[in-house]
Amino acid sequence: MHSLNRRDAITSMAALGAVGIGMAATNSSAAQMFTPESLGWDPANNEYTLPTLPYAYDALAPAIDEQTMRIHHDKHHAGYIRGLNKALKQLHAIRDGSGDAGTLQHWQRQLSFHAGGHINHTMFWTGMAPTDNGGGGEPAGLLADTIKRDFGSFEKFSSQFQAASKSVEGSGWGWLIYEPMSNRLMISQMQNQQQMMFAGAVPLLGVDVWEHAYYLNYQNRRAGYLKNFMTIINWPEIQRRFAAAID
Ligand code: MN3
Repeated sequence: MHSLNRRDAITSMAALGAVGIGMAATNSSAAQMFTPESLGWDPANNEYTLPTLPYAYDALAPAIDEQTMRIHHDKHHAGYIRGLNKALKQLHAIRDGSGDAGTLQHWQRQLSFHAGGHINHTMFWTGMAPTDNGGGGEPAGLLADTIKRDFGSFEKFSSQFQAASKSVEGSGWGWLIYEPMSNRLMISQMQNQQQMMFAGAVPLLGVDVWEHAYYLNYQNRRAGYLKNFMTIINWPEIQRRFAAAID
């Protein structure tokens, strides 16, 4: 059995090098996974902005077509950022005494949904890569070993990941997560942008199964979309997130 320890993590991180979004120099797993800049945080205006895609709109075709990417990123993701900024502003006003305290629960719900939408999509875009530039295949190193330990094989992981994602009720996400208390990888469904996830779960790889993510190209064939999603996963980036999570 392969056990995770700090030496493994460091070895794995060194082998990976600087892949994807840069690491922050702190001891916090979450902070090592993403920086405020990578999430589009604008400190001058105290709000989030839409991060640009790390590849062209048509770079993931045919797995995900250009029009879907344009609408999904420019319209849907931008909408979550507007909602997040609005919720932050309203919560600030309530804290200040200038807002209506009776609306606190409403804005907390808005924060949960739209912050989830923003973070999920940021992780989604960077969790994919064109097939001619690192996308697809299988993970390597410690992540590959741990997937084998916790799921039996990569094929069993892939099969469960697709099955769980396919059977999300309504709109939501399928996730590979790291659960630090038991030190294990798990698969989790998410409804909407936030529901069914639990405290401590560290998201590593998410696939958007809202219809806006696939309907133009796949219509009702969510399974076909998921099968093709497996061919554009940016495994070096997922490995980087895993290394940050277990550090
Ligand atoms: Mn979406």
